[in-house]
Amino acid sequence: MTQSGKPLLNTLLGNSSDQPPFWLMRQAGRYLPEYLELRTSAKDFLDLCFSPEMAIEVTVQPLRRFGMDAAILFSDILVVPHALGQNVRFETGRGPVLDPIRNAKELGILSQDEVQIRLAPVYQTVSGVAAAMPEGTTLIGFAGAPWTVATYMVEGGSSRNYETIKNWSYSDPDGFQKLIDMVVEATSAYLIEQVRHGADVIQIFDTWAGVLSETAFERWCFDPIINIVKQVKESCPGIPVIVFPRGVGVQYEWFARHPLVDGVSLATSVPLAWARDVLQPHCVVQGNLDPILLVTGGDGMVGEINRILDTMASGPFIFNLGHGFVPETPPEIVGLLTKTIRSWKN
Ligand code: 1CP
Repeated sequence: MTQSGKPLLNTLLGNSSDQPPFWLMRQAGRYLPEYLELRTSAKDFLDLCFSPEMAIEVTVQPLRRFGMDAAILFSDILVVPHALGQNVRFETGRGPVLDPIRNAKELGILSQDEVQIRLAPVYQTVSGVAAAMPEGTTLIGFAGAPWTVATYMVEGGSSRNYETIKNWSYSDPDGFQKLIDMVVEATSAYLIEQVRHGADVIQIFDTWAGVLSETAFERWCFDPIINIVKQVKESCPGIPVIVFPRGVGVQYEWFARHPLVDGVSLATSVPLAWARDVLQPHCVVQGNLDPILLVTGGDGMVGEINRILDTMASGPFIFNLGHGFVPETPPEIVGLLTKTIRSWKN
């Protein structure tokens, strides 16, 4: 079995360990005073993502404070629509805003031609982080899954009920497939370059997969993600891939059983005994502390961390949250979480 000097990577390569490795979804960002301070030097959020020097610093900040086992590249899932030529901006208090693409006729504004040129600064960040990371830490590259990225592209931002995108996908599935295929192509190229520049592991975020019907899940969540994973593994053999199909319930098993998927990341709502019995025999499981417990802290949080570790950490497991940090998280509580995980004994 392949071994590396990186505990989190080792877990994904199939090695067992006494201490579960951990990182935390959206571990860089607005709850950290050092992030907020650096953020004021950037013109806007995309400028921060495309300024390697700043992005490298922001990626490494949480590791310096808390010593997680992995850094996740500081970027965003919406750099891919931007690279395809869609107008993407982030407005304070409102989140992402895009000029929406509502039907197949409007796909003409997208093109693969400049994808790699526009994403080149992100690759510089990956190389820089790979060189700057503390020894023994794993570098996670990432992208959004096609369905989740498409929700922003079609709805023009965050959505409440996904009406426009669902309506398009039901009324003109073949036209909608063209959008998904374009995102698959750009995302595969993007992830392959991240690996070539030094990412040790890839995670694919399908944050809004849980709103899909049974048949839509297969066509718009499962198939496009597997298509990307195949392309990445063909170009970069051996690279471990974690999938986060948030909210898909029993369909987590589809990913866990797929031979190319190395890990699944659990949303907070997934029952752990089920995950241990049904998913863990097939792949590494990651998750799933409620991020709000990082606001609550105290015995409630410590008890829940220990319950997660007691249930999961005898098998292949990476401790994480069930979704990203909320900005209100006090950094001291993250310190308590770190201490609790590190002092846990099997
Ligand atoms: O104001 C700011 O500073 C911007 C806040 C912010 C940050 C810190 C956004 C805007 N994106 C990010 C970074 C980011 N986004 C990372 C890297 C940092 C890290 O993990 O430490 C990652 C992995 C993401 C991924 C991402 N972006 C997802 C998937 C993961 C998840 O949390 O579900 C999604 C859905 C987005 C879209 C996005 N980016 C930002 C906002 C406000 C949103 C919209 C979220 C929504 O619709 O609810």
